[in-house]
Amino acid sequence: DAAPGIVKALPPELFTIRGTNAETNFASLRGTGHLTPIDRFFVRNHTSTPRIDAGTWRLKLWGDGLAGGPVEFSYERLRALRAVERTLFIECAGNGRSFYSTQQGQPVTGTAWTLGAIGVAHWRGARLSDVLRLAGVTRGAVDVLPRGLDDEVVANGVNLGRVRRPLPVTKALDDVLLAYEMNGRPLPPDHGGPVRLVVPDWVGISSVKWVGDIEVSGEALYSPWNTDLYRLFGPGHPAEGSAPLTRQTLKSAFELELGATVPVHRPRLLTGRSWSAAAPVTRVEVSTDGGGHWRRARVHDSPRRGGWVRWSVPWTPRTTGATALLARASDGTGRTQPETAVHNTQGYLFDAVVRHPVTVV
Ligand code: MTE
Ligand code: MO
Repeated sequence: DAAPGIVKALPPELFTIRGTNAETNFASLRGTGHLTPIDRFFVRNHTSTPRIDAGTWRLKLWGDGLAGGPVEFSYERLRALRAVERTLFIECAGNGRSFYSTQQGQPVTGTAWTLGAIGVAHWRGARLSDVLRLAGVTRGAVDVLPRGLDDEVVANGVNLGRVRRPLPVTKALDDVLLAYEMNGRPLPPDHGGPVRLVVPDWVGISSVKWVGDIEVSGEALYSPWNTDLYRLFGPGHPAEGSAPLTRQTLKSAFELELGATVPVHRPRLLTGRSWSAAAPVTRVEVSTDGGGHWRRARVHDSPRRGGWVRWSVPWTPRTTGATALLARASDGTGRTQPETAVHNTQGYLFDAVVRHPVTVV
């Protein structure tokens, strides 16, 4: 059953939220590899998935940050450029948002994701820096503004135009991909096919899908996605909001349904994943008694930039009743997931330890 606005099927065992946005069910990742299979990779659409023919698709670069006039790239021309491959996560800035209200009692707006608005894929594409240089990017360029070919977004009766979010030219020239393959397959429609941006470590909105044009400007650029959205608002933040969000944060998730029922006295292996954009995860600790005692989990992946680590810890429940499982990760910067996340009205960058409810019977 594909939801309106999403092309791929969204079987209930693979997805928790299944509307025009679809959230990966973490329990469905148990036993799978390091990469998120495409059939269960989360989908976040501001409107709906367009079907775009690679044969007629063009990428147009234009603006006063280029030495000459507009430059166009066909799909063939893009694929003929030097290709790069990288394993990287894309994560929505609002991933974990629902815990601001359910765990911290704080109101937030936006899609009520639990922890499944993240996926790790192996991407292949051209370097945005190569494309910008071929297009004649000047030393005076400040911002680039990639724009999607999906429908214009109407929010509260206001037309915001097409999805577009400015990116500083320094990041654009650093490590951004124009991806045309995902996990060894042509980029599927729901994930931005034929071509999307993949912006390593940064909030998912940066990785514009179905990219059709990129403005290159000698001045700072603005769109609702870096002015009204994807900044931190609320008490404790500047009145005009924080600076536009860049890097994602540190999180952990169990590969188990929220509210799962587990049998008492039966040994089981708890598994999960942890990830961080600042530096690879170095340590994961798990508590099976609501935070009273912590044990070090066994980490199964070598920590790598842009990926996540899979981990496991054995557990034999000894008493019946409701309890909470907690997982807390530390990354190479020395940071550990806190007990409480700093509230913001749009519920971005939740990084606190999640109290994962289970019932032992
Ligand atoms: N790009 C376009 N053109 N339209 C969109 O709605 N959603 C963004 C980003 N790129 C979006 C987009 C958001 S908010 C996220 S989190 C990621 O795409 C989600 O990527 P995915 O659907 O491949 O998981
Ligand atoms: Mo997002």
